[in-house]
Parts: sequence; C-alpha cells; structure tokens
Amino acid sequence: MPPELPPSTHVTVSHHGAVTCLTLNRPHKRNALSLQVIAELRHAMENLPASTGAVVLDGAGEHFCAGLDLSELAETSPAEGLMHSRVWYEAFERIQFGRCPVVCVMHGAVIGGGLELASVAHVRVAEPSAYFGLPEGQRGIFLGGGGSVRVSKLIGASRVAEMMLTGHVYTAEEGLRIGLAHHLVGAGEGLRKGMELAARIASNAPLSNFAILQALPLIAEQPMAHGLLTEGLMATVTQSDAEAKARMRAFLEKRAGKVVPAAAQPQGVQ
Ligand code: 1HE
Repeated sequence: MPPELPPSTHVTVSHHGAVTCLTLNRPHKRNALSLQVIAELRHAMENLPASTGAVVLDGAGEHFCAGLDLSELAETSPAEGLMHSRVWYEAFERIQFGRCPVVCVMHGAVIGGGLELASVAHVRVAEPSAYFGLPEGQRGIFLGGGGSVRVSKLIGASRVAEMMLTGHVYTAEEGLRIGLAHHLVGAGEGLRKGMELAARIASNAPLSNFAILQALPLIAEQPMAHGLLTEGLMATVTQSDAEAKARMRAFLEKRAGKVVPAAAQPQGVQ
C-alpha cells in the first residue's frame, strides 16, 4: 500500500502559467525513488489544477534519479516485492495516461527506476551530463517499474537485456540516437527547453492532446484493421470539435503559424 501522504516533501510542485513543474527533490539520496516519492508523484499528477495543460518532470541536484531506493527492498518478502511493483505501476499509469502530457528533463544519472520513470513521460530532454544505465543484474534484481515494457518499446528488448547483463551505460548523445531522449540541449539548458516544450504542448487543442495520450498508445498495440478504425474514429472526434474548426480556419485565413524547418525556429518552436 502507498504510505499515508504527508505534505509534499520529496516532490516539489511549482506552477508557471499552464505548466506545472514536478521536481524530484531528494538530492541527498540522488532522488532515489522511495515509496514516499512514488506516492507524492502520483498525488501531484492526480491533483493538477485545471489551469495546467502540461507537466515538466525534473530532478534537483546533480542527478535526475538513481532509481529504486535500494534500502526499501533489502528486507522485503516476495509478496511485498510484488505489491511494491504494483504501487509503482499504478502511479506510473497516472503519469502516462493522466490528463496532461509530461516532459521529462534528464541530467546526470538516469538509472534503473529513474529510466523507467523517464520512459513514462511523453517527451524527454537530455542535458550532456545525462547517462543511462540499468544495473539490475549487478544488484541482483530485475526491472520492476514497467521498464521491461516501456524502455523496451523505446530502444528494443535486445538493448535492454544487454544493458542489464553487461552494465552498459549509454551517454546522452547515444541516448538521443537510440531513442531514450528526443532532444539534447546544452548544459544547464534542460529546464528551459522542457518548459518551452511544455508550454507549446499546453497550447495544443486539448482533444488532440487527449488523442495523443489516450488513443495513440492503444492504436500502436492493435492489429492494423482495429488500429485504423480507432484512428479514424478519433480523427473524426477531434476534427469535429469547434476548437479544431477554429484552428483550421485560422490557418486558411493566414492567421496561424506555418510549420518551418527547425533551423528557422528561433526557440525550436513557432
Ligand atoms: C541511494 C541510491 C539508491 C544513491 N537507493 N540510496 N540504482 C542503482 O543501483 C544506483 C545506485 N546509486 C549510484 O550508483 C550512485 O549513488 C550515483 C551514481 C547515482 C551517484 O553517485 P554519488 O557518488 O553522487 O552519490 P553516492 O555517494 O553514491 O550516494 C549518495 C547517497 O545516496 C548515499 O547515501 P548516504 O546515506 O551514504 O549519504 C547513497 O547510499 C544514496 N543512494 N542511490 C538508495 N538507488 C522498481 S525496480 C527498479 C530497479 C532499479 O532501480 S535498480 C537501480 C538502483
């Protein structure tokens, strides 16, 4: 069971217009994910104000996250271990399939459960200091925060197995290349980029963001005929909304931005 929630201590919540920032704030333990942290993340995601349209998730201190708090599993029984994973799964589901898209800003260690957490986010930004590891084999454990599924979907089960077997650590640049990050920015620029992307996401039509979060992952799992039907239905719903009509009209009347090459975008977005 998740622990009773005290006032937030290990996850700092701050609001910046339509963007809410959740910061793992346990730097003395390298933001290791205790059940308390997991519960606070879940609580924060379930209690976002109506004004929030997107979330940025980052970590205080030198590292994004050192993964599972190893002190919590040192003495657990198999049954407690199973429940531990379930608590993580439920919290991570709230993040992945919540109301708001999540942008994860990664620096320093993105290890084990830290990488599992990052893989729940919809957009990932890396600073050059970020490095990605899965030391589960070395620790005598296994992925338990959904990484077998989510990280495998990002980079393939073969790479996940090799990381766990050999302790292979990927650099930020390699992470970008293989799909662990979508953006690689300069040192100290991760949060600015994350906030910028989140603000952009929050300005999308809410129904489009809904479809991207709720329908797209299901469509990707469906047989092609089912997926195409689901997509067609979702497309019909989004484009029938007044918001979509207004946005398409704005473009046709030359009142909306064009899609331009990245190099021509002053801040990466137009
Ligand atoms: C921790 C943890 C942790 C640090 N659980 N306490 N994760 C790992 O195997 C990664 C383990 N951590 C590390 O390899 C290093 O700590 C770091 C590379 C992340 C950072 O190194 P450094 O030198 O900056 O810090 P440190 O001195 O190692 O750690 C500072 C403190 O944080 C220290 O506690 P202190 O009381 O001695 O000060 C560490 O014990 C503590 N600490 N990381 C608990 N992870 C759902 S299944 C997921 C499976 C996994 O996540 S496996 C991967 C686990």
